[in-house]
Amino acid sequence: MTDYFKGIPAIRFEGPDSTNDFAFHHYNPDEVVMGKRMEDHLRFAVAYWHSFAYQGGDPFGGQTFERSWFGDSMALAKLKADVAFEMFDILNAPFFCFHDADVRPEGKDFAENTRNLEEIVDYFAAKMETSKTKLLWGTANLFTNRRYMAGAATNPDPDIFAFAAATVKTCMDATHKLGGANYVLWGGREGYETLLNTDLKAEADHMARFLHMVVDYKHKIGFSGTILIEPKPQEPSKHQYDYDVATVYGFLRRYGLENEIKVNIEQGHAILAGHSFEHEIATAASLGIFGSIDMNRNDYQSGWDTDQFPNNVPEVAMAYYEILKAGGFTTGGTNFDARIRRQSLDPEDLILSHVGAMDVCARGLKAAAALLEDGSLEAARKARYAGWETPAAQEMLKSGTLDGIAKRVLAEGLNPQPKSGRQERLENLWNRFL
Ligand code: XUL
Ligand code: CO
Repeated sequence: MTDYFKGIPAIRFEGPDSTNDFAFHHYNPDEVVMGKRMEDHLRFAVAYWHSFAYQGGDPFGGQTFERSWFGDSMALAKLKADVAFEMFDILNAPFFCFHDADVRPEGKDFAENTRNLEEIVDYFAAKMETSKTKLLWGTANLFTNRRYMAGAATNPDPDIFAFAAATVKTCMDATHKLGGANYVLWGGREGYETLLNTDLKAEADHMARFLHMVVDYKHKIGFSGTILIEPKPQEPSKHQYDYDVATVYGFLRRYGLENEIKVNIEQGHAILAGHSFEHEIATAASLGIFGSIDMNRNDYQSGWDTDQFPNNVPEVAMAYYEILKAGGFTTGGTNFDARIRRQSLDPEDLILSHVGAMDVCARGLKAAAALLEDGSLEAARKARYAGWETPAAQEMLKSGTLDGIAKRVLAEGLNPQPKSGRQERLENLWNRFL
C-alpha cells in the first residue's frame, strides 16, 4: 500500500443530489439501462500513459508533475503499478490500457526491454488476481524512441521494421497473458514528414505485411481478443496513413484484412480529421468494423490533440447513441485516453478527472438510451426512407438500368417533389432527452 492517494475515499454512487466531490452523481455501475448494467455498457478504462507516465510537459515547457515513481528502474515501475492499481480500486474501474513503454523501464536493447516487460507483466498478473480491474487492451509504443522517427512498420530501414515486429510480438504476448480483451495498433509515425523522401506504395505494402503478421500471430497464440487500428490523420507525423475510419477500411479491404481488424475510434482524432466523433462511429458501424473508443475531447480552438477529459454531455450522448444503435460494445469499451492539465498537480486531480468523465459518459449513455427506447428518432429516420420499401423501388435497386429507368420516368411522367429533412424538429427532439 502506498500513501499516494492518502485521505481519498473509494468513489461510490451517491446520486445527482449529492454535493460530495468524491462521489459519482450519475454513474451507477449497477443501474440497468436497456437491459444491461451501466458498468457493462460503458466498460471504462484508465489509460496508464496519461495518468502515470505523463510528466506534465508541453511543446514549450517540461515536467511539472513530481511523482515518486518517475525514473527508469524496475523498483519505480513497480511503485507506479502499486499506485495505478490503488487508483483503479478507488475508481472501481473495470479496465485499464497500457503501452509497453508506460509500464516498464526502457532497456538498452530488445532483450532487456522484453525482460523488463515480462517482469512487470508478472507483477500485474499477481495484482489482477485480487483486483476487479481487467485489461481492455495492450499496445506497443512504436513512436517515442528515436529509432522510430521515420516510422515502425513503414520505416525505410528493414531492421527497424524487424525491431518493431519483435516488439509487437512481446506486447501481444503480454496482452494475451493478462487476458486483454483487445490489442491496439495506433500508427504513431506510420506516415510521412515529406513526400520528397517517401515511397507511398512500398510503405503501404510493408504496413499491410506487418498487420498480416499480427493477425497470424494472434491466431497462432490463440489470442481471442480483437485487433484494433486507431485512426488519426496527423500528429506527430505530418500525414498519417490511418487517416480516418473510411481510409482504414479501404486499406483493410485492399489487403484482405477487413474481417480480422476493427477500429478503436478516438474523439480527438475524429475532430483532427475534420469529422465528428459520431460520424466516425457510425461509419465504422456501417462498415462492420466498430470496435472500441478512446473518449476524450480536443480544445476546439487549439487545433491539436489536447486529450482532455470529456465534459460535454450532448457530444458524448451522440457518440453513445451510435454505439447503442450498433448493438453496444462487444470486446471494446470506453478508454479515457485523456490527461489532466499540466497545472493539475495534486493526487485528487487524477481521481476527480476520471470521476467527472465517468459521470459525463453515464449521462450521455442514459440520454442516448432514452432516445433510442423512445423510438421517435428512429421512426422518423425510417419514415424518410419508406419509399424504398415498395416492390418497384426494390426492383429498381436490384436490376434497374439507366435507359430502362429513363423510359419509366417518361412513361409515368414522374415529377417528384422534395420533402423536408426536418433537421430542426429532430434537433429539438434530441434536446428533450439531454
Ligand atoms: C495518440 C493516441 C495513443 C493511442 C495508443 O494520439 O491516441 O495514445 O491511443 O497508442
Ligand atoms: Co488514443
